[in-house]
Amino acid sequence: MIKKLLLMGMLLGAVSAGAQTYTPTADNLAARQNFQDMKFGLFIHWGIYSELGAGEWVMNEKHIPYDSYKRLADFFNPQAFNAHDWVMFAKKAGMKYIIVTSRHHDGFSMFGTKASPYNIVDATPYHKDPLMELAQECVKEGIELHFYYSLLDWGRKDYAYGSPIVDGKPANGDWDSYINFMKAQLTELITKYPGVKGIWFDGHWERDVNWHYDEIYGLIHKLNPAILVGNNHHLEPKEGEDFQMFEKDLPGANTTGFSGKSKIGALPLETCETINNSWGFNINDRSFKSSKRIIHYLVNAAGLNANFLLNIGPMPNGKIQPEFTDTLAVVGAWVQKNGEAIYGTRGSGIPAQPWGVITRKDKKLYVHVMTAPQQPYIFIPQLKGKVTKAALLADGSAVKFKQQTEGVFVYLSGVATDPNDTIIKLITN
Ligand code: FHN
Repeated sequence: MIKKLLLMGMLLGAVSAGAQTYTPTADNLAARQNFQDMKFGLFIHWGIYSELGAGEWVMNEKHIPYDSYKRLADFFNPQAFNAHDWVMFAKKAGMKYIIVTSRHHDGFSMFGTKASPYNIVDATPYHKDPLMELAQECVKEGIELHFYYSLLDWGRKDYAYGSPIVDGKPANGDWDSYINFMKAQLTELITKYPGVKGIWFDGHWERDVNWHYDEIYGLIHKLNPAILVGNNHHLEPKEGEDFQMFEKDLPGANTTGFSGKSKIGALPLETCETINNSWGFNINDRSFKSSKRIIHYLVNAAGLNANFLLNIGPMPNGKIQPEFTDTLAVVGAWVQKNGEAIYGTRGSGIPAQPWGVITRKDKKLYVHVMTAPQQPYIFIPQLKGKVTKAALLADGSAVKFKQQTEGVFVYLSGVATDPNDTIIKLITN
């Protein structure tokens, strides 16, 4: 009998250990707040695929055999790469963090890793580690660095891309070996590179396997509890994650079909979008978004309580193409002038209106009028608290308003409008 009870106790212990819930540390919670305050980040897709100028999926889309594709490493030599230029590009645009691809689906590591010879230091004539230079420069310039990390790998034998999945593993691969490989690389990324603040996973959606997230996320948080873990699985957040991301759609929208199952959770939010239509460098893609469109994306995301991560694909020589620099210089000038209504704000909880959105900081509300209304006023529904003052953010001039039980009318006649976004600051009690 005693033996049986002991055994049951052991089993229960095992069950509860397995079902342990993740409790973020105080440092992690502070990092989440800081993450939400930053609001605007730079996403960078850069790899040996950039050489072909056809995006990061080129190997897969053009059916290039892995052994042929691997040759790209022999002539990847980004002599014009300059970490300072990249960081200054982000800073000038008003971005506060950078997320860079450390390894994409092609499996090539853009950092010096001991876990695989297929990496930029060992397999290319460049022989240097750009991500180390970037990490050091980010620390120097006060920009946060996060690493994108692909779970999916088109080339490794242990991953066995295309293999049938049996019992949560690829039948033709060596899943334990692949999980251990990822753990080794993630350990390097977190322990070797100074100031790294987050890991951005991608590729989950490729197969229905046991990804061992308990071990992987557990390891990351053990190495550094403040690291923010996010996963672009296009689903609801999972245990152990610290923020939720959306791809090419604002939270709650699903124009691209990625977000059908990603119900908005309680974690900090981020949405990513491309500056043209490509993630990795695409020489043919000239559908550049205008600075106005980018500003509106940033403002709309902030109104929905989300960060905006804007992607560029640098050229294979390491340079950023001038079209991106020009557009982001305009965005940067706008953010510099209007940052008070973006950085450190949260969503107001008031839904987006036909004229725009509202961000909030404590008792201040920032009303972003991005589409001129038909009538000479806007109406703000569901506003809690009493408005005591309304003024144009640009010059502090008073703006007329009227508050009723249903909401607030803000009158725009005589107000100097801004072609991107006319911001009116409301003070509530
Ligand atoms: O397949 C990737 C793609 O190349 C790119 O990295 C984007 C970024 O969000 N994520 C995947 C598609 O969901």
